[in-house]
Amino acid sequence: MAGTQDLERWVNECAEMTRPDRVRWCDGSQAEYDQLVAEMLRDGTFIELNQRTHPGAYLHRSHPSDVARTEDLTFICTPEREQAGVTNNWMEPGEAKTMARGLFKDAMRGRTMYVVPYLMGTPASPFAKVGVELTDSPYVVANMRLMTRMGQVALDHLQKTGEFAPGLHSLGDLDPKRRFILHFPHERLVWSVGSGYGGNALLGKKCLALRLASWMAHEEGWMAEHMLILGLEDPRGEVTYVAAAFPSACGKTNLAMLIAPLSQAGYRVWTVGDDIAWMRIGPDGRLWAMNPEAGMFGVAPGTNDATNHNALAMTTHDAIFTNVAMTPEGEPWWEKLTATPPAGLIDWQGHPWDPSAGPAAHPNARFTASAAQCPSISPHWEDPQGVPISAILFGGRRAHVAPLVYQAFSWQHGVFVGATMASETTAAATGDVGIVRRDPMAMRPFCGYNMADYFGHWLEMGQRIPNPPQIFHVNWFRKGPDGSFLWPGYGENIRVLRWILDRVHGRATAISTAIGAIPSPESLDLTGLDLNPAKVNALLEIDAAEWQTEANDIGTFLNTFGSHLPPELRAEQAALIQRLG
Ligand code: GTP
Ligand code: SPV
Ligand code: MN
Repeated sequence: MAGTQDLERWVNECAEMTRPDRVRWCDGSQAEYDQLVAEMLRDGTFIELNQRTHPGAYLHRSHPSDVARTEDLTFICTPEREQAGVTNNWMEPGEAKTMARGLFKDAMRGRTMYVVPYLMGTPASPFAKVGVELTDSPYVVANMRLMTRMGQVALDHLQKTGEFAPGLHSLGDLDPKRRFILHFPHERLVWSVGSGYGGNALLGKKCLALRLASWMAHEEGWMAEHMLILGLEDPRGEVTYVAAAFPSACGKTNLAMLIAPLSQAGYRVWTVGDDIAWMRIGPDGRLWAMNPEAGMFGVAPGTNDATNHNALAMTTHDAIFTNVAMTPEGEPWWEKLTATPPAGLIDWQGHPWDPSAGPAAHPNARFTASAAQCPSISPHWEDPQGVPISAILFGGRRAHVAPLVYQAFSWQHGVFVGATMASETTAAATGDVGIVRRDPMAMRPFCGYNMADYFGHWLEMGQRIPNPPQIFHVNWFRKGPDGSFLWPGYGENIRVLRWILDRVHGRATAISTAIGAIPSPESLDLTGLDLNPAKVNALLEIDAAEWQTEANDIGTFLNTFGSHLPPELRAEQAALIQRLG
């Protein structure tokens, strides 16, 4: 949609359909936020946490059936099914609207409709995009204020550019049977009903900044990716930027703000973004990445002082916690925050915790906080053009098969590596956890168009980038025969980042294997780590038989894409089989 008049017309139309008691235009101010918080504390949507230890922090317990993204209820609505491709659910746009109108009809009766204008990207960026979300959830409004640049700043931008992406959201009755997340890429429109959770309900994030943006990026020649962005500073003070695509709950937030251990003195990570990257070819021929978000919606379980001190530090004040447990002192708690759980915990559903009944915090419990609160935030995180990317990492959770790190032979081979990457499913989406599935470029749930055409777009971008980033694959999650992780992970991942940095700058040596280049023994600094040679071998091992099976399975996966599949990926699969001998 275009100008402010369109905006007003659309707000009125939506109000006629959903019949809210009130319509409230949000300006994004602190006073407005404080008032919303006060209202939510009164009606129980927010629970006040300990204001001495966590000033400005609140707990929200979502409906127990509404704790993660619902991929089976997420649709791309294009005239042709083929435009959505085989990895997306599809509905014809007219049918989708007729169906959803029934759910939106009168859905906001007794509630307030908040009009939430927001900006993805900094106001100074030529690539920033305006969205407007209409929602009946004050929890969504509060999160949007931390996750985006919300309110007047977005309306001002809309005045200037005359364009916005509309999104209509209602909690509906929260029944999963009446839950739909519908994308209409031709209209840059999202309709979401029946969920108040994260990526289902904060429409700027996965819906606009990934699904709709990936569609626009395909049309306009740029990239919208499920990637963190970090700057790696070396002991001379030189910063090299890296983007990394790992599937949901596979380590983006953690890598983006890792703290190097003492043994790695002189190296330091600067956080630019933890979930989404918009990337464009810069005038210098490099790929430049910007973080369209203003905050983080991060996984809480697993976070502690040793694994991710920065995430803890950024959430000690002015933060929203969703589905975490609470101590008797009113402090947030989740699994692994402390070595032993404190006595008297209240679980994520508000009951005294019964350890035999499951974890105290939901496995997909999250924190929301402004990115500016992150101690490692990069001084360049709001640069209008973004930062220049030297390496792209793909990675996932794989107990077996994938080594700690390998480098692709070329951009085309790297696209093959990304397109065929696999990872165990996590609690970030509903469904079984721990099932290995192919999740191309970590975009399987987020690509707003035909995935095979998306592969083609990656290949084409490679042709157009004069100085493309090097591509790598990493796996922090390989397991030994006893079922424990072989690699210490977290801060120690800096050692892998260093190897990547040295490869990018032509300093580190590597051994060429059938699947890519792995570190030579002397090129990966493992000093001070409690890793015996057998473990190191197991981490870097490329098992011929496992990889034969993998290559065949990749072939089957590629077959699912039919005629849209770029022949280059087939050729890469054949070459892999040949190299495996
Ligand atoms: P989304 O926000 O869902 O896109 O996830 P993300 O990719 O940002 O994942 P995040 O960094 O929040 O990590 C998810 C889980 O993996 C947390 O429980 C982390 O503690 C755990 N994790 C992150 N990095 C590592 C690692 O290097 N090793 C191990 N073993 N676990 C890790
Ligand atoms: C993800 O699932 O990849 C997330 C969390 O980043 S959500 O915003 O809920 O999608
Ligand atoms: Mn994510």
